[in-house]
Amino acid sequence: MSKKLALSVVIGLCLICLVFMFLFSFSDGVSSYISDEKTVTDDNLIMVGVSQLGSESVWRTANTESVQNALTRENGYFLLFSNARQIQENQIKAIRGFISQKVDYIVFSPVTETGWDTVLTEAKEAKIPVILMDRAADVDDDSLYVTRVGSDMHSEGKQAGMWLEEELRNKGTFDDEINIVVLTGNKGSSAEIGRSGGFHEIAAKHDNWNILAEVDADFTTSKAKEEMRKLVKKYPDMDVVVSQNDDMTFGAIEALNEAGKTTGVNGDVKIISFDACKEALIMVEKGIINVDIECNPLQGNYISNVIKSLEKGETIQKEYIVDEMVFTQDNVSEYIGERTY
Ligand code: GYE
Repeated sequence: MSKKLALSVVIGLCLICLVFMFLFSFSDGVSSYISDEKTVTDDNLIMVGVSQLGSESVWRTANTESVQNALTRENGYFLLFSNARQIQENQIKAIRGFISQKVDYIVFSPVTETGWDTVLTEAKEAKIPVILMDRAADVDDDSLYVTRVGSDMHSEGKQAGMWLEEELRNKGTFDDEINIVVLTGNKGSSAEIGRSGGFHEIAAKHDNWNILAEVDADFTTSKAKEEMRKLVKKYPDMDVVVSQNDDMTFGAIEALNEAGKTTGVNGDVKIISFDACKEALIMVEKGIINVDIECNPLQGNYISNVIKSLEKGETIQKEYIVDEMVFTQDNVSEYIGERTY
C-alpha cells in the first residue's frame, strides 16, 4: 500500500470515528433531555410525581416497573420518579419537590405508616391529589389522600395463620406444641403491621402455638440470613418460620441449611412466605417452601385508571385492593410460567 493510500485510510477511519462520537453524544443528550425536562409539546401530559420507598426486594422492583410502564408518554403521562432508599425523610423531600414542581398528581408508597400528616397537608393546600400505592398511611384526616391502590396485608397475615391451622390438622398434630419464629419486614410499615396483626389474630386462638421470636429483617435477604443464623442457634427446636417476604425467605433458608436443617414439605422446618415472586414459586413447586401468600405488585394500571377517572371528574373508591392467591405445591405449577417477576 502506498504511503498516500495508507494516509487516506487513516484519515477516513478518523472521520468515521468522529461521526460516531458525534452521533452518540447527540443521542445521549437527547434522551437525558427528554427524560429530565418537560418540553412545550408536553404541556398536555399529566405530570405525576412518584415516590417509591426503595428497591429492597424483587417485589419492589416489579412494583416500580409496573408503575413506570403504566405512566408513560404514550399513555399521556410525564413521570417524575424518585427512590427513597427506605428512608422516610427522603420521601418527604421528594414529595416537597413534587409540590414545588406543581405536579398534577403525587403517587407514593409510604415506607412507614405514620409521620405523613404535615407533608400531605402541604400537598392538599397545593391542591395536588395524593394516591397511595401499595402500603397504607395512618393520617388523622382521611382527605389527605384520595385513594389507595394496594393489598389487604392483614388478610394476607390471616391466610398464613389459616394455612398453618389446616396443615397441622391434616398432619394430625393440631393440638401439639408448635414453635414458631417470625421474620418481619421493617417495623411500622403497613406491610409488617398487617401481616403481623393478621397472623397474631389466628395464633391467639391456639395456646399451643409458641411464637419464640419476632425479628425485624428489613425485607432483605442479607439481613434475614444474618438474623436466622442467630435464631437457629438460639431456637434449634423451631418448627415453623413465618417470613414476611420472599427475599427474607431466601436468606432464612440459606441460614437454616447451613445449620443442617431442611425446609418445606418434607423438611425439618415449615416455611410460610409472602409475595409469591417466580423464584419463590419454583421453591414452592420443589417443596422447599410450604406456602406462599401472594402480594400483587402489578399496580401501575390500577393507578393509571384511577388518574384517568379523576381527570374525567368521576368518583373513585377510597381503596382498590388487588387480586391475590395462596400458592402451595398443589396449585403452583400452572402459575409459574405466567409469572413475570
Ligand atoms: O411484600 C415486600 C416489600 O409493601 C407489600 O414490601 C410490600 C412489601 C413486599 O419490600 O417484598
